[in-house]
Amino acid sequence: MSGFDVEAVRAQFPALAQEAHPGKPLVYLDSAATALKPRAVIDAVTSVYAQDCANVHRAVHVLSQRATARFEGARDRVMRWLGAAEREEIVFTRGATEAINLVAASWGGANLQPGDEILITELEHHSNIVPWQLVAARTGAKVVVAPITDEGEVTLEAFTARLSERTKLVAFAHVSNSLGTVLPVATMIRRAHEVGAVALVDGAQGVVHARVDVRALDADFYVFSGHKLYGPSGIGVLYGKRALLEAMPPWQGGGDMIDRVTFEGSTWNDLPYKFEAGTPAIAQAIGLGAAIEWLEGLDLDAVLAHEAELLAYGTERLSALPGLTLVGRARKKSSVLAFLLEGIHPTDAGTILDAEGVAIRTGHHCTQPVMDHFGVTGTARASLALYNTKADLDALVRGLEKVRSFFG
Ligand code: C6P
Repeated sequence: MSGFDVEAVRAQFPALAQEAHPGKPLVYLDSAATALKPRAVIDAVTSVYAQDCANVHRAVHVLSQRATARFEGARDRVMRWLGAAEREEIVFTRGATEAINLVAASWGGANLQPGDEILITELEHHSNIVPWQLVAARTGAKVVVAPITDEGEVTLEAFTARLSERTKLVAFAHVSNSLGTVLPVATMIRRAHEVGAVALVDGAQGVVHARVDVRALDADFYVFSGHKLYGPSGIGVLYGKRALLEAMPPWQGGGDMIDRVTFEGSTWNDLPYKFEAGTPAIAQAIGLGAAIEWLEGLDLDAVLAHEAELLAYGTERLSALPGLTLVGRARKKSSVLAFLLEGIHPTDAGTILDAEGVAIRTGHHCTQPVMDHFGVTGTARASLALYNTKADLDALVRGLEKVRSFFG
């Protein structure tokens, strides 16, 4: 594949060089859960603790200045990666989950009233369901759900039919983690804006497998987690349009988010710090910056073409296996191959695959409503990243043949 040397990329991921079990080289097909980390990210995190170990925004000494410069540099990289207009629009959080909870509690708490509606979809991750249920219970608003088709798609008709002047906020995934469906987010945001609703995109999977431009999308909020984007865990991002973030009350209180504190009351720091109470995840943010810098060094079009070719290959190979049903057959899909094996529990399949060195995820994938839709308690899910190869998918197929022969 031109522009993308997968072997050169693989050589930069130390975790790929290991055997999962004696004689069984690791075949990692669980990147939707968390991606492996390139050496550049590992080195960046190590160097924070080895050289620039200090708190940020708090001291004049050289270590703190270096840590602060690297931390804020990471924010600038995130801003550019998302196509945001201003660094003040990038809030560091613990992950996508915390970012959604922040918006639900702060924006939702301030703006939702009894009778208002929050529109989500049936394929959302629990992180994009439960925070809305919590704020709905607090405010008297109602959570409305746009259903999926049996292919795992959210049609514009189903979504638009549930929009009304009561809809105050819509929240949906860019890419489904359990089905791989790519949602028509730009059109969904436009339709939401037509009824005056604010739109939040859960980009936990989307930011990894698509070029994201929050301004072109006109997203009001876009959230993601660093650990799926080849960065560390414990760091994530809330992008929010400046005017919205300015108008929102703080969520958590503590150090750094204040301007002036007295016992009579306190005032708040400027954006983005108003939403970053306490010592942030410094090394993790710097590691996320390093992950983005590393990705910027690749030909993204070639990366996406490689991933698309792998998905097509995997779909073809798995579809040919007797007794295997793919769950999630959307026309626009990305990097997820979820499936059921006739008469075999997904956990049993996952356990046998693991013995062969093949790492996949089994279960409900934090999307129980999706499982309910398909009438199952869980699926097996192989998920792809840029370091995967057709050989990995061949190993999955060989492993599945073993699973089948084990169960006779
Ligand atoms: N999905 C998976 O195996 P956190 O846990 O905050 O980093 O991300 C939550 C989240 C939100 N939305 C989507 C679409 C996601 O895929 C995830 C995380 C992982 O599919 C772990 S459950």
